[in-house]
Amino acid sequence: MTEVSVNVAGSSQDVPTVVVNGVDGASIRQIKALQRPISVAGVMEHALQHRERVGVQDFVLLEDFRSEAAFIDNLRKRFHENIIYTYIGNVLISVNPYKPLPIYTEEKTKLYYKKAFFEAPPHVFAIADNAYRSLVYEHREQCILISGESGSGKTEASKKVLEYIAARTNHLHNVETVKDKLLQSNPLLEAFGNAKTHRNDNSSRFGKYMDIQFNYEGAPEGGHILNYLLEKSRVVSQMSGERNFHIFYQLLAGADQGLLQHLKLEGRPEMYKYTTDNSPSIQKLNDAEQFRTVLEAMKVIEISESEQREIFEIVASVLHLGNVKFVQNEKGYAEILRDNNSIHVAELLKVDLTKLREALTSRTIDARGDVVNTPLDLEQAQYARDALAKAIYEKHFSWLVSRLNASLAPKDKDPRASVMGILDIYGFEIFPKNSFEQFCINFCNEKLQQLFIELTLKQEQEEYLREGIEWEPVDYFNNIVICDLIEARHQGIISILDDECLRPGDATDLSFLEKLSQKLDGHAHFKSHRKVDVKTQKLMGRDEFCLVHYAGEVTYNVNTFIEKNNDLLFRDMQNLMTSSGNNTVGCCFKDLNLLSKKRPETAITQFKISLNELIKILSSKEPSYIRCIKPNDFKMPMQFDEKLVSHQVKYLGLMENLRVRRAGFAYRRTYEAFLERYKCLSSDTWPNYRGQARDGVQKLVEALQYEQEEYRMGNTKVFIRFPKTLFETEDAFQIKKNDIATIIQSRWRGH
Ligand code: AD9
Ligand code: MG
Repeated sequence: MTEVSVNVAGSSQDVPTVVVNGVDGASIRQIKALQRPISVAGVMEHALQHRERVGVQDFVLLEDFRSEAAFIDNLRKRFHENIIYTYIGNVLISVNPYKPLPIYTEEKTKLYYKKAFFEAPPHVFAIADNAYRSLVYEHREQCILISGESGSGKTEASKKVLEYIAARTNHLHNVETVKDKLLQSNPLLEAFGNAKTHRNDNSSRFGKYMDIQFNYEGAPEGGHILNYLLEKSRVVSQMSGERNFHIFYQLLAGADQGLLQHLKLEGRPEMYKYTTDNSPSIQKLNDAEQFRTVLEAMKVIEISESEQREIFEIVASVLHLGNVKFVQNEKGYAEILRDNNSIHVAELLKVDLTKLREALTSRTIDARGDVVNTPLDLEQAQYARDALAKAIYEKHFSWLVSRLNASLAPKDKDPRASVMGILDIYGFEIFPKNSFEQFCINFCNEKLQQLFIELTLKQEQEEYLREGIEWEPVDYFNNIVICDLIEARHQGIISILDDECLRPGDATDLSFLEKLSQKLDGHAHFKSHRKVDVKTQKLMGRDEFCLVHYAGEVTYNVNTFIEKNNDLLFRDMQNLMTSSGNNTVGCCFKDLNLLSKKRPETAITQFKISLNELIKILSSKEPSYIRCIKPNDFKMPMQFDEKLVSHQVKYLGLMENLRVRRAGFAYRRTYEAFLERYKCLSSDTWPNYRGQARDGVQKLVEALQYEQEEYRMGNTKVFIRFPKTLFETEDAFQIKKNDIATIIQSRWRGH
């Protein structure tokens, strides 16, 4: 999107127009330096009106960069002009427009090929192109980190990155199948991992990190996906108005009669306890259509027909399992109501029916060699049934990811290959009631914030050192203290929770809370339920504790922490599932080492381990950031709720981000690149400069009248402190380019 067009030289359609960037547009200083007969006043007036209307394209250009109100005002102005992207330096802020915008066309895509950030309006394509170029031409591995709250547009942004990369590499050969597979992995994973929630009709209920692997030519040759924390509780219950994972409805609406019969399914979600369907009928049409998309994706990914059948048998078995009902017998124990549901489950999962019924109604306990079979009561049996449904679905989801990975693995691994990672993961969550899941998600966000700090500051520091530029330390809040509070050995919250989970006997959520309060009392970022908050005078509930996260305070309710962290599936069920004749199910459960007496890791420890592995992967790469913002809670276009946006600006740490960005040098470019682009702005360097690029740049900045505090000359790069300086230079360049084009055109036309 052109931010504003100021037709400086004539009105021919063919003449390129001037793109006036940023706050002041072309500056008088530099237009004068061009010594062209241009109406400076006209350009300035246009630029000012433009600024009034659409704000600045980079927050570093805001005059009052410390004011959150000015920040939000800028976002709002742009949003109402359908400009959803703005930078903070090289961080992209994206506001969900909730309507299709014509900004992802082929033409727009091409606009970003080989462009530096300030050469075209802010866009997710610019982020993708920069990352791609650094990867291919400078051999630095990349990662693009996308964060934001539910419904803010993370997944859409990650898809745009992938689509851009696919388009950008179109000229390269033999990559079509790989690209197809990468693109088709999205509808497949979304069918199984996304669901309709109040916040988002297509909400990702898992975290996703995807590597795209490129060969030495820069062509995608494969991919790899890591998945995090699928919200498995959704399999067995959803909030009113929300839905289970899409695939259940898609299968019911889209499968042909033959498949439905084989799966013993009736076509209506209302028939199944796990799929309470509250959506309007239009969604049902979509479900059927989406099912065909899923089948198509499976084909592209080379999931065979027999594998597909097994996958759908698993999905159907979960639906039937949900309908298994229990009655209480005269001894007070649970018995399975004798209908067809458990028969269907046993058939579809290819397990022994009697053993299935036993596993659902009793539990074998191995007490030091004495094997005892204890019957379950009604509540325990229902719990066991739901635990089995969740385990089957979750394990199957992970299996699907590994199946995708097998298909995405490069055929011949090129030793010179490099990788670009894309992380689409849940943002910080603060709800009226926060539980174990929010605790995990917010811990993840603390770790990512820590990485952001480390990488950004480390990168800055290293570059200044390399370039021989004086390092000016920036003061910032380092959240490592919160990460330690959560994950430190012995004294951290995770460690305390695990100790409580492993403690035999009477550990409860409240005894865990008591331990927390004892051990962490006095920590600056922990607030115990025993204390009244002096600031807010708010008394926490007896089952709550509060953490002062980098993004704000969150009160957690400890109810179900122990159960969710233990995440136990009764051993009988595990045994049964490993015996399944459905290869996929067998495969899903076989990794559980049943012979091992060692307890499996708790849920939070598993998460901590995989998170730390992720951080390790990301730390080895050069990051780009996309911060997504949701403008309103109603999924509506053109509605900008300032209060809601203000919360997100806080949680995403954007003001701090901007402050740090303003403190150092905003832009840097190699002397060669800078000279090549701007050499036309001085007669000393135009048309060619024969000496060293560094000297040429020196001549150029003198001709452009840069002040001493505006720039520094490093070993290989020129550093520009204020983005405004660069924008002015860029605007002057655009005007000059326009002039040159006009001269050429008028000559050609014989004027
Ligand atoms: V969640 O954490 O997975 O619940 P996301 O991923 O942040 O969430 P998502 O990308 O799924 O949100 O976007 C939500 C919806 O907003 C999409 O389904 C689109 O309808 C809409 N959206 C998001 N980004 C864009 C966009 N750039 N253009 C148009 C958009 N619509
Ligand atoms: Mg998403």
